Amino acid sequence: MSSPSFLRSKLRYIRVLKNTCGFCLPRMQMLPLTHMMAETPKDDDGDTIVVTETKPKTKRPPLYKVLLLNDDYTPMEFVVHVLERFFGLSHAQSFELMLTVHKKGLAVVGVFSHEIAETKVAQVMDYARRHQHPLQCTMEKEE
Ligand code: TYC
Repeated sequence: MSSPSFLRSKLRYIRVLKNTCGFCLPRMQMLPLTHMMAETPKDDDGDTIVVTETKPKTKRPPLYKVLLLNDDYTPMEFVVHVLERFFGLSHAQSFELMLTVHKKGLAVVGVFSHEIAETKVAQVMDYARRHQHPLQCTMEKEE
């Protein structure tokens, strides 16, 4: 003979309580049934298996330095303009950075993701070529 539905659900509730650990008990209402069933996970043969929680490993994507190289022919004003136009630097910042490249031979003009760095290099190289200046721009993975 089957019991009325309200009784059936009460029976099920008690059975679940018996299998529940002390930690889960105060949280009963919040926890899905699957959590309580997962306390002693078993394989197909009924053997208990160990479930290890692994911390999700997220790695930051590598960054790339964009370098501008000195040469003897590209006009200083053109380099200043390139730095303003493609690297969002002020005129004063661009002038200072251009002078650093001029004196030291090269300088990092920005640090970006691979895709952005690649785009900046292509933009500078294309712009210099179209204006017939030998200005060189490269990228390098940051350590
Ligand atoms: N050396 C160049 C000159 O004297 C100026 C220059 C600066 C060129 C920076 C390239 O990346 C560069 N006209």
